Amino acid sequence: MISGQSSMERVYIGMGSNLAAPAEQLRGALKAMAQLPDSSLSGVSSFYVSDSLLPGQPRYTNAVAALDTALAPLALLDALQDIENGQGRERLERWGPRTLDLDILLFGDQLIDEPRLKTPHYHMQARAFVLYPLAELAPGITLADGRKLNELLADCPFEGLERLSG
Ligand code: ROI
Repeated sequence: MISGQSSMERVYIGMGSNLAAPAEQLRGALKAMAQLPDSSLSGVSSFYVSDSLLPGQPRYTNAVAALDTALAPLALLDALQDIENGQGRERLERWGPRTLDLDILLFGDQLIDEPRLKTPHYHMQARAFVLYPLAELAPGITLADGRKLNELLADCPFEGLERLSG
């Protein structure tokens, strides 16, 4: 490796959509992520459908992707926000329905605490639509903060998640 070059990190990205053909939105995002510089897409979970945590919104389709990347955390965050915006995301209201949401869940073993980015992602615990797809890609993983995925899963029933085939 050329000295000074940053090393690759395994990053897990939570994906969600509840507007405009959600599964197509996720497929479009996967294509875009596969083309990110200095990165390769190394895995994708099944797609899952579940009710919104907030009432009155369409059901969400969610998945998790594994990306190996040499991009710095905030450079990756910028790139993911460009993908969200490119797929018509409008930030009308916080927690509102969205065409595409891409969240950095885990960035290697890094504990990141920046105003724009915290990893492990603050909301991943107790969210079945994040934990079960993550477990497909990274069974038995320990998070950078020491929590074990299996323990989070034990506190988070699968109930209400519907796994789509293919
Ligand atoms: N509910 C589900 N099922 N999936 C999501 O991705 C999701 N995202 C959100 C809120 C509105 C909290 N609910 C969700 O932002």
